[in-house]
Amino acid sequence: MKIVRLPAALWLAFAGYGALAQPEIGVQPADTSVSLGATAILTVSVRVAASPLTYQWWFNDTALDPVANPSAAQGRLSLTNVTLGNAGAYYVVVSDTSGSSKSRTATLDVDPQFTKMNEGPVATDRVLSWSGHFGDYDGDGLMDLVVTGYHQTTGKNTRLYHNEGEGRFTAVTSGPWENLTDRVVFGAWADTDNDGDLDLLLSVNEALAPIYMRNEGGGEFSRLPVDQNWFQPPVSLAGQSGNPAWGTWTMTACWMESCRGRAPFPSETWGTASSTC
Ligand SMILES: [Ca+2]
Ligand SMILES: [Ca+2]
Repeated sequence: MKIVRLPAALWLAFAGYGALAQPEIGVQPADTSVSLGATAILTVSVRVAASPLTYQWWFNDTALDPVANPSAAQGRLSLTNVTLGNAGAYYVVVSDTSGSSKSRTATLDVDPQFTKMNEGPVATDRVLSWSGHFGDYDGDGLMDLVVTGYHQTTGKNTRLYHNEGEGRFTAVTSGPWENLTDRVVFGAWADTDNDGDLDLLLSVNEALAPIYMRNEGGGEFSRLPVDQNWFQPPVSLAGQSGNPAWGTWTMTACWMESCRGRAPFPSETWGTASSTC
């Protein structure tokens, strides 16, 4: 067998071609599951490439049109307001001056059980939210929603939303819900005064006392302070409060907070309260 010795320069040329034969994909597109109406994101990253680099995403072996969706020619494919027709197999072909590489095929699953709300104040208010809590505060059989949060400059703070049915909500802006700028982080619904409607406790970040929203009926709330009268013996309310929860303790309604244990309601407000809670 005759061995052909290639010139060193030719070996180097082959070696260089091998290193840049095609773009090398670093992170492959991942399988993804979203609800109807949501936005699905598929991404790919390239570790080694000879610029310029181009992308072409494919769906069920058909090239996606970058004119209709510019992200089809980018490393991050974005599919908005997805339908069941978007479910399927996706891959991307990455090309540079040395060649092309095809990514792994990722599966996009579209879950029809839920539809993401893209309209109405719950979707568009963009509260800088910490938590959300459902509760039917007006007893109409539809779960209403409070979204807690705060933002120091934008005013995108805690909002209460009334459920109008058929997936529609309206923001409650009357009474204490108007311009609620407190740094609310969590909340808990409960009928704390046993009058048949849900009241609400809101915990507040930083050295501020929690807020008690008493349900007055007819969709109206009164904001009352949670002060030392709630505790026997009185304790300081300074410090951050965490995730509150309501409960019943030996015939006495109590509220519990992760930072401070439990405490009875003030007897002058809550007839069944006692100091044994
Ligand atoms: Ca309701
Ligand atoms: Ca009540």
